Amino acid sequence: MLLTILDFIQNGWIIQISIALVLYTIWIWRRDVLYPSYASLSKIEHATIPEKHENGIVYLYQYRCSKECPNTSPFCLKVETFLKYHKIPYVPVYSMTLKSREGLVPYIIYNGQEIPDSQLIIPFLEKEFKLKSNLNEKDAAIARAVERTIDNSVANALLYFRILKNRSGLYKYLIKIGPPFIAKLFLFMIYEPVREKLEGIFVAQLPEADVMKGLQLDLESINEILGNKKYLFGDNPTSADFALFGQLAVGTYVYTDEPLRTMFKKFPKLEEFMESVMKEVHPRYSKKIDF
Ligand SMILES: N[C@@H](CCC(=O)N[C@@H](CS)C(=O)NCC(=O)O)C(=O)O
Repeated sequence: MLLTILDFIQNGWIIQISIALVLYTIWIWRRDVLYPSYASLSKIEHATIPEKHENGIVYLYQYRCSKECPNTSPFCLKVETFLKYHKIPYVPVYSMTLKSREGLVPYIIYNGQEIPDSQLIIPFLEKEFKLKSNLNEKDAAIARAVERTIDNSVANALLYFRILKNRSGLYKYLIKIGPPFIAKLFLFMIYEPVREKLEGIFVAQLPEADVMKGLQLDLESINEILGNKKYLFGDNPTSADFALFGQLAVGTYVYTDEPLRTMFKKFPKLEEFMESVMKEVHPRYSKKIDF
């Protein structure tokens, strides 16, 4: 009986299938499996975690800044620009490994509460810090639709070109930061969630020309709404402006290659908008980009 069981286990393919099943289960449940280990990983990469979270201060957990741009994540940059613009007291916490319980950055900790997602963080802080919108109902409705377009349609098209179609360019960028092993690890950590996300929403499967056309149409609409105004809806920025700034800044300052370069060149007003927000809110990074 024992021998029969041993024979069964020693049968190579059973072991291989079992290992594959275990690995597959870990991969499926990786957010939960990895969540407890984020803290240990963050020690290795020297994340700037504060010893204690004081009340009244927003702790913004986000990716690290780069030489070229205040952040390499458009969503982190969106929230940080909002905080800086409104002079809300905050402490940036830089980490490439820490994520919210939902597996995302940015997230904030404020008065003991953890809030993920720029689309939840900004309304929460607007309420906490009593920032009143001066938009009429129609503009407020359009602003919400525009912000959603930027955070989804525009963001996904930019991810498609910046990451999915740029694996080797991304590696070249990461190798400047650390040794090949670390660069490959970060490449995996950045590339795989993006591939998974874009495949899940059926964008990865589309031809480049179609994704580019969609991006162009989105940018044309946003450009039209911006017109000659300082911000999308007048003299004061809304979260749609911060979202737009985040995407444009990361798309041009961090990733400076084709085909996005040529696409952005078609929208000088959007470029001016981005440069002016950079100058006003992140003057240290302000420089004229040579398109
Ligand atoms: N809807 C979210 C999107 C945030 C998002 O996509 N964050 C990316 C980084 S830019 C992320 O955390 N991806 C998962 C990962 O890196 O594992 C928001 O507006 O904050």
